Amino acid sequence: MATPAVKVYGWAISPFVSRALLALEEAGVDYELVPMSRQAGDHHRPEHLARNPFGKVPVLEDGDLTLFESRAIARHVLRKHKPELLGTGSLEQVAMVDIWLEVEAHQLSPLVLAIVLECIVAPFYGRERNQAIVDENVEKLKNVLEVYEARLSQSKYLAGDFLSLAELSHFTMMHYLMATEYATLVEELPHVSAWWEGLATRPAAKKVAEFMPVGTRAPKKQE
Ligand SMILES: N[C@@H](CCC(=O)N[C@@H](CS)C(=O)NCC(=O)O)C(=O)O
Repeated sequence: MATPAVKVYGWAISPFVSRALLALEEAGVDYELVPMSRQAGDHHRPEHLARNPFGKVPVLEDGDLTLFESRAIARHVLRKHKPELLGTGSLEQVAMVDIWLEVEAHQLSPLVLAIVLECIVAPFYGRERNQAIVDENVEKLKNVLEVYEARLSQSKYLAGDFLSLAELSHFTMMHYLMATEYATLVEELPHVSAWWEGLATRPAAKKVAEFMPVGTRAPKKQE
C-alpha cells in the first residue's frame, strides 16, 4: 500500500495535534501520524526543529509544504479539501468563521487549557492541582460561555447556520474540559450543551477522541 503524502508529527493526546487530525478526518484525507515522544524530547531534536523552529507539535507535511501551528494546519487542510467549512459562501460567512476562530483561540481555549492543566495534567504527573488557578479561570469561562449561549440561541452554529472550522477548532480542548467536574458549566447552558453534543457526536470527532483517552469525570465539586 502506498504511504500517504500527508504526515502529521506529534503525540495525538495533545489537543493541538488532535485539532490537526480532526480537520484531516473531517476532510477525509488519508494521512500518516508519525508518533513522537515528549518524554524522550523528540520535539527538541534537530530534525524536528527543522520542521518547526519553535520545537512544538503538531507539524504537518503535505508534499513539499511543511506547516506548524494547529489552526493554520486545519485551515490549510480545509482550504484544500473542504473549503465550505471555512465559510466560502460569502464574504460575510468567511468573516464570521474568522471571528469565532479568534474567539476560540483567544477567549475560550486559554481558560479551558488552564483548567485542564490543573485538573487533568497535574494529577497525571503526580502534582496537586492549584485550585486558585482553576477558580480564577472557571469564573472567566462562565462569562465567556454566557456569550456563547447568547450567540447559539440566535444561530445553530457559531458562524451562522452552517457548520464550520469555528466549531471543529473547539473540539479537542473542550473534550478535556468535559472530562472534568466543570463540564457542568456547559451542561447548564441549553444552547451550548446542544451545540457541544452535536460536535462531540460527529464521526470524525469520535474517531479523534480515541486518541485522547480521559478517565471518568470527577464528582461535581461541593459548593
Ligand atoms: N499554538 C500551537 C501550540 C502547540 C503546542 O503547544 N504543542 C504542545 C503539544 S503538548 C507542545 O509541542 N509542547 C511541547 C513543549 O512545549 O515543549 C499550536 O496550536 O499548534
